[in-house]
Amino acid sequence: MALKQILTEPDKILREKSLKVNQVDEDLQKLMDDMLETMYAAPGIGLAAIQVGVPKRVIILDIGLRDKSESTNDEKQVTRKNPMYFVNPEIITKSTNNSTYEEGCLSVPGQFAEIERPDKCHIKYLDYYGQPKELVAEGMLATCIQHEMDHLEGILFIDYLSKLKKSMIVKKLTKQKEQLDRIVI
Ligand code: GNR
Ligand code: NI
Repeated sequence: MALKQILTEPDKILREKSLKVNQVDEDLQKLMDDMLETMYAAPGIGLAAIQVGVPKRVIILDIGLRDKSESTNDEKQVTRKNPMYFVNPEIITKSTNNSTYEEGCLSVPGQFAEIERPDKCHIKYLDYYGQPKELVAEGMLATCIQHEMDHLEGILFIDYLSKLKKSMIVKKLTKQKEQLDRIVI
């Protein structure tokens, strides 16, 4: 496994629309393994392939839900609880009820905002082995799935904020990047 660099706003690649995966093969599984390692290292609870510069419709999540049967004091479980892999995810239905969560994004470092989204969603996707699956998600899981699926369309959570709030965040991140560039030079 290998760590990948996570792209941050403003980076035009994050605005690309990701392409459907034709085949879940070894190369794609390697990408998913690398994404998982990168996400755990960040640390984060979700990651879309485009965040590591790969415009494929692949997302991974680990929001820490685990099977009730699993032991709780296994040390490895602290960082790696329940990885979930979604290839070519599609929304079948979304709830008309909304809920609000404070969202963050590894591509928008250090910034958080309350975002309203449908509180449930029913999705279909291919799993790590390319098998078709369906899932009804609610709560934090539903929020994260929608956040990650937005990445596949080139959408970031800051796009839902007012123009003023969004531009302040983009300005801040642009400045941070310029300062980093100066250090690198
Ligand atoms: O790590 C993450 N935390 C998070 C918190 C609330 C709502 C969504 C997220 S996803 C984010 C990781 C990320 O940027 N995924 O694209
Ligand atoms: Ni994100």
